[in-house]
Amino acid sequence: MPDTPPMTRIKSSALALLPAIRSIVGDPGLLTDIADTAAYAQDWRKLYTGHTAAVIRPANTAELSAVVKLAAAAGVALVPQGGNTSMVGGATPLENGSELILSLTRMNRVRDIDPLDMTMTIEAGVTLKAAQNAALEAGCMLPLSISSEGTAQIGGVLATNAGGNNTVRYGNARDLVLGLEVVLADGEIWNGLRRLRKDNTGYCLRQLFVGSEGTLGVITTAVLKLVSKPRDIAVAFCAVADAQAALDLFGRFQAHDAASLQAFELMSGLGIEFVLRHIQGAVLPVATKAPFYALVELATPRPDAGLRASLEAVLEGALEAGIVLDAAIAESEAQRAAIWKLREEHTEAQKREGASVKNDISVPVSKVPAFIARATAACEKLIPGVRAVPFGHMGDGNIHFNLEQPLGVDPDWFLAQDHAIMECVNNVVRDYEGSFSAEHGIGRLKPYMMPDWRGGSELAMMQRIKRVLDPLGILNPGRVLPKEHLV
Ligand code: 2HG
Ligand code: ZN
Repeated sequence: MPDTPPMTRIKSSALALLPAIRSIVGDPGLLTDIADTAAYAQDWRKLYTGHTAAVIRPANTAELSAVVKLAAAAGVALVPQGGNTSMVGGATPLENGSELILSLTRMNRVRDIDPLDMTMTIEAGVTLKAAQNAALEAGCMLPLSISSEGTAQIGGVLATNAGGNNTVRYGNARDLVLGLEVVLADGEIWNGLRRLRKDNTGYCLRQLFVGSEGTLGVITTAVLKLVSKPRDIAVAFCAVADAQAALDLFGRFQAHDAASLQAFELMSGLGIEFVLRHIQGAVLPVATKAPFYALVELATPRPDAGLRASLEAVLEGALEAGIVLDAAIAESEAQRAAIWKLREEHTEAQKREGASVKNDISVPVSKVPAFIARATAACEKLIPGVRAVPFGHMGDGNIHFNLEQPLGVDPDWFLAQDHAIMECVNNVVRDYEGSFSAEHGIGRLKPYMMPDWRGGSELAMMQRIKRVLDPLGILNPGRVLPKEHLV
């Protein structure tokens, strides 16, 4: 039997709202043609294909507020969306067409950069890459870097508390937020755009919205902390025998000069093999093929810091001690970019290799090697032939423990094993007192895990907060908190 045509599945309450919404946002602010909305209604991993009557694209906070007021009055759910790069379907509407997408894309102004206060005031729809570039032009740096930064937008990055490559030095997105403007679930605008470094005035409300994945309010503008622009950067790509050797190398860099360590990333031999196979222009910078590789980046604002010498000194010691098998140091900005490309193209290369199940986990940094060994063995026992591709942010303990389908099996069969695979990995994570959700969030993929991991008083507090801030449950319902826990 053919599928029901999507438009007949669109809920009438959402449809009925569109004329009033159009009168607020105008024609450029409303997409209703399925040819225009389809891309917004599917996540990039294609885990979820939703339907929606419209994508609403307000031009400013006042328009957005008016739209939310209408939706609240009609009880129509809204799905806030930035660059649509969620790993967990957090910005994809339901299949039944009952939800409208609220896209922040048109709110894309960098309002202010202050190199003395070291702050940037920026609207939610600016891409992370554009924000980084604007900061650099002003002689500063926005020290948040993620693989999807060319597409991911500030609003989504904050709503999910993105982490990425520089967490080891600067923390996660929430550590960079000084102020926020948020449209609440009743449409009221909260202007908390302060740029203060000290401000002990009751509860820290802005941090409630950071990481809430659009379930408590819609972030429209933010004041972010900047740091001094690096004037000396040194990057190396190192071949190592195992994850323990990578950890030992990390320890040496920490002991040598923790303040200059800006990134310490781990990759497996298989992950690099996929990148070399599927990504045009990718080249292995060392002569030695190894079971694991580490990328280390040192950076400092001091132009005469001698980081290159520092990098060489630590690597020489590690080579002599047999910790590092081979290493290449970038001699130019182009070489630095080529080394980072090997790391950043991991996601795309895995996608081209076949179906994969992602586990965005964290454990204490010291436990990363033991975790990888045990989780690999457990998954290989569960699904013979499965290919573990652990990689990621070793310096902060966040490993993307992704499993690539065994060669020759049906990809759909493999994807259908996702719950069993995630449980298998999470059992090991639990043994090391880690987290099943390090930086990608909960979205639509993981709410069912919440009672198990955050049950009791912790989940109860989250439910109460949700009820207070979104009593009608119109903001991204069913994401983060499991449905049965919503009132
Ligand atoms: C990264 O670190 C991203 O590159 C994506 O968080 C990780 O594909 C993934 O699982
Ligand atoms: Zn990551």
